[in-house]
Amino acid sequence: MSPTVVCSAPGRVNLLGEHTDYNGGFALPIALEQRTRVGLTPDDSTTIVIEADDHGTATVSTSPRPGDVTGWSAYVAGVVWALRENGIAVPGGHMTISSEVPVGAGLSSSAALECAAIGAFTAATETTLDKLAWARAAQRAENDYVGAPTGLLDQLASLHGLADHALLIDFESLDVEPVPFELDSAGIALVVLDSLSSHGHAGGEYAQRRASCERAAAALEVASLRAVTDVVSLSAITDPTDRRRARHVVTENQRVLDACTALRDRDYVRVGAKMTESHASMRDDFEITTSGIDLIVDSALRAGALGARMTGGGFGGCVIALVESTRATAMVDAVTEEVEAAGFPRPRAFVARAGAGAMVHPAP
Ligand code: GAF
Repeated sequence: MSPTVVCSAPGRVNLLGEHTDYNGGFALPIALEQRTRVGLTPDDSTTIVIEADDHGTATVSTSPRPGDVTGWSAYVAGVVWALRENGIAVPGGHMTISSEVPVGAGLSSSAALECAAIGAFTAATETTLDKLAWARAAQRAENDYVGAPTGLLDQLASLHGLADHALLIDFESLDVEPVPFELDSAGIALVVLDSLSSHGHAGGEYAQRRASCERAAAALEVASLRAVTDVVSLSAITDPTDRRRARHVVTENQRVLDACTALRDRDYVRVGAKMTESHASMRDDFEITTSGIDLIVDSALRAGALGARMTGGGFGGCVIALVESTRATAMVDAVTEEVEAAGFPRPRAFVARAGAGAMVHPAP
């Protein structure tokens, strides 16, 4: 029997730059320390039998077609399909999946699975993909197989992750630049507050936001909203909703760049301010937050956070709050009390640190 190959890939939180990726803009994610691990023992069959710790078992073909598979195993089938489209035929075999990345929380559990599965398949077939081709294959699985019209943010964050660094991603050049992000020594914590209201991108809202941005770019006669840097020129967009969507993207790009400068200056008060401004923009202009998420943000700020915002695609998921480490526990307690009193689920909280990107592990 062929040896087992193992690849792991992390989830992410996005510090700033939401819905900017498919607009050719900027984002600033960190890869999380929490990872998804995929083991693959290849054989000569034409099926992959998958055992996933959190989901049970499933079997997918080594030559799946879009529409064949739905549910969680569609991410594996999508990867198999995308690799075949790239000229990489994967073997059958036995696959194990275990994950520390919460599912449906907006922390990119799907990108972590896609990236880890691709790493395992390429290791098993002794093929190599550079990180951009790897990310694109994962995105293709998600866009064209699973049917979620997402950008490249999650996959690039999962592949380029670096301990103690955030990643400034330019979605025009696709350059990824590490930015120092070591908060412990500065007495600062990045707290993730999972609202436990799950989100999904295959639903219509994400696609509607994307279409709105495309209409706005067309109205301005630019290839993407990245080309726009001043909000005054947005007045040429006649549809008021599309204009507000575009205003979010244009101002969010600038907030990412401002936050990078502030991070390099170790100015966490300013980083926090940019996060809170980003949340207001997602709430008022992009309209992707929920009342439960807004309450967590407001409550965290009332409890002394330097800044707080929803992270990820929206309509649920997680809030991130930047807070002095000594105040973190009291902040979580205050948020929990306020959120529960309002009838929302008790958020699940943890401190996030920037971790390493996807890697193939030595044979067990
Ligand atoms: C989701 C998508 F998958 C990303 O591509 C990105 O658009 C994000 O939402 C919003 O910034 O995570």
